[in-house]
Amino acid sequence: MAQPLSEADIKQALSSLEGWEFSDDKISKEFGFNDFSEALGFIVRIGLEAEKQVHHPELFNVYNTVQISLSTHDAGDKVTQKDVDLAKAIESVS
Ligand code: H2B
Repeated sequence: MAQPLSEADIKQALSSLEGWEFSDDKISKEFGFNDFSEALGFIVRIGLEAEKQVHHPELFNVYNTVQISLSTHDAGDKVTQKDVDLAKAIESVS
């Protein structure tokens, strides 16, 4: 089972993930798009990555914005390497 990362490890990981923040035991980022259609396409691409990694994001969409939060439920809702790996995959499809 994935172990929670230390705060130092999370900060180190986020140094190469532009725009991602750590708070409330989650890493999160808001993405902006031109319209709902683009935001929805992004959500679908994220969903495919999540299925590949068997690790799933919290998603919140309002029209042309998508807020993503990542934590690992199986690790007591803490941030693990799985969240960092999914954040990297999300960056690659953004
Ligand atoms: N997603 C997230 N964010 N955290 C988890 O602990 C998690 C998950 N666990 N997706 C997975 C699915 C688990 O429930 C299945 C059985 O692998």
